[in-house]
Amino acid sequence: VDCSRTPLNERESLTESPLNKKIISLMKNKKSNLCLAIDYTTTEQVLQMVELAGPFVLAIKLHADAITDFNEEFTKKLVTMANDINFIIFEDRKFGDTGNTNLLQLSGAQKIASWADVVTVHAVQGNDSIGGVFRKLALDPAYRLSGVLLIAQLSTKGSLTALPGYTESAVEIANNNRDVVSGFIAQTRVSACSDLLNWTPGVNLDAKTDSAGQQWRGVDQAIDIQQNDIVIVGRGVTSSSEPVQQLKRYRQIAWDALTKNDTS
Ligand code: 5BU
Repeated sequence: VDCSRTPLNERESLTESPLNKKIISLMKNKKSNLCLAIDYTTTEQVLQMVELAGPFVLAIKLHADAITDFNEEFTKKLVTMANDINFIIFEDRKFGDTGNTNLLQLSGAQKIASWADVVTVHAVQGNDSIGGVFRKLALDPAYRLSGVLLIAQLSTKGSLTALPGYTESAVEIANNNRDVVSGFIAQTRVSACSDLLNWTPGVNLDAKTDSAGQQWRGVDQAIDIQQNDIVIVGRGVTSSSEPVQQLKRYRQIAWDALTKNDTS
């Protein structure tokens, strides 16, 4: 399969997914294919970083269950900021259970489906636990949730997603559920389909590993060589003493890498 990318303008008109149309249009308007992973543990720290980062990023990725004082006031503020500054709210919940349990968790204590635009879902649970439940909420306008990202590859050392056939099976699940699967979390582009976006974590310009299994590589490797669309950067920005400087740096390098061959 030729997994090289189609230029953004073409992809915007090709995709039938309202979520991906929104994502691509945001990317173009903000000249950003940067998603910031804010893994802070208090709502105050997270909101402060959202305010700083909002103008530079396409999306803000959270782990709601890592925030010790998580509450509804927080998600209200987050949604207001997302609507004002224009970014996608991405909850990296990594759902991976029976469809029924996924559904309970989506609308459970954290009410994820009501504030997140997109959530991560493990392919390991199989097609039937993914399609029905996520589609039910993502296509219901009563919920903010509009799509899912299927985890086709993890960035961690020794991940079992590297076992033969895993990634291909994840791509097959995505192909069967195009109306609800917006794209993938992967290391290297996994599908040539231009309407499926490839988001990639494991990006850091100044470090290679955190000695807890994470594997980082640079933006050129992630975008230019591995043909991903969107880079997810966490500690490269959030552990820096000058986060705004880092946001500008990552955004520029990632955008240049994505658009350098776009002629349309
Ligand atoms: P980091 O600080 O750049 O390592 O942050 C990366 C973020 O992406 C962090 O929130 C992880 O939970 C998330 N992540 C990842 O690193 N690797 C993966 O394969 C997946 C998610 Br899926």
